[in-house]
Amino acid sequence: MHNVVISGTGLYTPAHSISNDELVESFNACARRFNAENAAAIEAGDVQPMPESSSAFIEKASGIKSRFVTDKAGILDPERMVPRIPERSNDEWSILCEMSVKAAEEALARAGKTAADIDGVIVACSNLQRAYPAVAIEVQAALGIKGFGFDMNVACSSATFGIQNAANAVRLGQARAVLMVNPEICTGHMNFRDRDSHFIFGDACTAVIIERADLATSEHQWEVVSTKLVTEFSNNIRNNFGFLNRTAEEHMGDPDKLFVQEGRKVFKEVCPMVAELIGAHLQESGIEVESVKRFWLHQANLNMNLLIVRKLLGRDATPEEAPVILDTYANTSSAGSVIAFHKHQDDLPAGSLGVLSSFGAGYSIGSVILRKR
Ligand code: CO8
Repeated sequence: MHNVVISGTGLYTPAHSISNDELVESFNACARRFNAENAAAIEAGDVQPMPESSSAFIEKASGIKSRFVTDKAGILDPERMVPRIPERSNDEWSILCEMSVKAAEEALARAGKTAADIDGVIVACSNLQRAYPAVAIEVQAALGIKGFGFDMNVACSSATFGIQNAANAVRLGQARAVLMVNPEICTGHMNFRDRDSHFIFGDACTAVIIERADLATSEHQWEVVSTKLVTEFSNNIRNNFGFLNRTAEEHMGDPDKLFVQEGRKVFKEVCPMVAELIGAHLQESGIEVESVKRFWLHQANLNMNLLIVRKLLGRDATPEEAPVILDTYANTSSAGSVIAFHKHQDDLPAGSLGVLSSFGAGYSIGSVILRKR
């Protein structure tokens, strides 16, 4: 058995950002047009009017101020409200592969490694763009990595589940190092005409190098002390898009073929589950909660993160203890907690303990305890 470290992380951020005001302006233009076109039916009570959205609500309910997106114009066009991402030929790298490579290049550089040092690639994300071949195998080809590659999906928890898979492979000697990437184009699965959720997600990609401690040379090493995962079935966050949709074409356009959720139930049910899992994980590992210097939590909702850390610490966390990136990135699904880790790790001294945690659809929750070397 080998000791395992995270020796490098990388981040790809799309060039375009949409503010709450821009998003709300387009949503409200769509709502006004819908209400005008259906005025008679609304008046007769046959059609529900489309209520307007508000920037103040979005920031108060979620903490989100803006989000990075792959295509801004398509989302903000009130006639369209879907990103425009042109199809590529099979001879071109796919868009998920392209963003994975960009994030991976930074992670490899921070780890001081090249493709020749990596034996496996895991693409772990909520939204895979095709059934096969695995995007991970395409990323291998694009970077020139030998060995194995596979895709996996545990929704927002994909990264922590991916880290556990990668760490186990390295621990067992199946790989010297594994590249784990989280390409998320969440905006492709969003219903921008749904007031309850049109503001929640953004796009990004993160990458993590997980490698044998005795081979690591990087200045950014975090020992993987322990990992703990849990899942419990829930329909409160769901997306029914899939290859069987065409076999029941009468339901093809239903809204649940995009992201749908019972946001309030998710909030109430998931927060205690996360606090319980992290608390139990630390206790089993013989670590006092107070000795954890940083919590890199999944970035879905600021109020959820404040509540989870309050449950753990018995007091409010400082911004240094639980850094926030969702204000500018929104929820980037599996990439969120890794973005927080990537941006907020270099200031901590050697020996510092941290917890990387994800939570989301499934429900699925992951906790990774890390110690800076
Ligand atoms: N503007 C103005 N008012 C609004 C808006 C809006 N945009 N939306 C709702 N309102 C109104 C409601 O109608 C309601 O009005 P009333 O009181 O009159 O009924 C009022 O505001 C309050 O609404 P809510 O109770 O819904 O508001 P909340 O305070 O609960 O906030 C949140 C809503 C922000 C959604 C919150 O519940 C939340 O964040 N919940 C947790 C969500 C979460 O973490 N989900 C995880 C999803 S991610 C995941 O697991 C991965 C999925 C895979 C990725 C998919 C990519 C697309």
